Amino acid sequence: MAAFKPALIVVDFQEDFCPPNGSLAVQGGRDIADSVNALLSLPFVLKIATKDWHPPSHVSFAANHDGKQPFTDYITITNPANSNETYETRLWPVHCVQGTPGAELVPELEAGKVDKIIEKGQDDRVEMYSPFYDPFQEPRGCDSGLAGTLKDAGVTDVYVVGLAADYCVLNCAVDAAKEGFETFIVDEGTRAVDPEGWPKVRQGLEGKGVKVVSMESAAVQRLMTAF
Ligand code: VGL
Ligand code: ZN
Repeated sequence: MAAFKPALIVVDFQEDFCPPNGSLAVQGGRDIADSVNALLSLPFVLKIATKDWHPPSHVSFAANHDGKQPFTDYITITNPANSNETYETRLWPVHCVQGTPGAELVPELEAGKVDKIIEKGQDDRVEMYSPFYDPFQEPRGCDSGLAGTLKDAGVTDVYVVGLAADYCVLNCAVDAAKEGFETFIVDEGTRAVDPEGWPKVRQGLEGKGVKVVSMESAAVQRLMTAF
């Protein structure tokens, strides 16, 4: 039988992404806790949590751009190492500033079961939704080392949960699939910034090698039996 070595990645389950006080609260964000903790009790070979971890000067904060509004306005981001590589990115309220209460993992998360925490988004010039690397290609910018960590542990399958489904969870899962891992997003363990848009985004993921599954799916039930 082919090896099955699953890893769990809990993306950005932080106060600023959760009601009631988060500056970028995702509807129902805190409600994922039971599913996330249920997964954390399963025999993954590696359990990783990520934190969005921005300096106050971060480029994604609307407040750092004159006259720009969070959620509705976009700006152009440039690869710090190549002025020809640019893309449009959405602006956000100030969130997950390093060392602030909003950047804390939520207390509901059973963080004692997590093996390793990865902090991302620390370069104030670059938006980094994926905990693997920033989106630039020529040349590639920041690599967190996550792909290497998973490969060194012999991981075959990656299960992704956390916040937000349509931003960091999505980008994490797409990069995991690109790195060659069998990749799943567990639906009950995530919530979207734009819930109306999620069904369509979710469909698009299938074409990128990411399966969105439920806690009852064979892909999750498989984790409850010895392997
Ligand atoms: C995220 C927006 C800005 C996320 C992070 O964790 O999905 N979204 N920064
Ligand atoms: Zn962020």
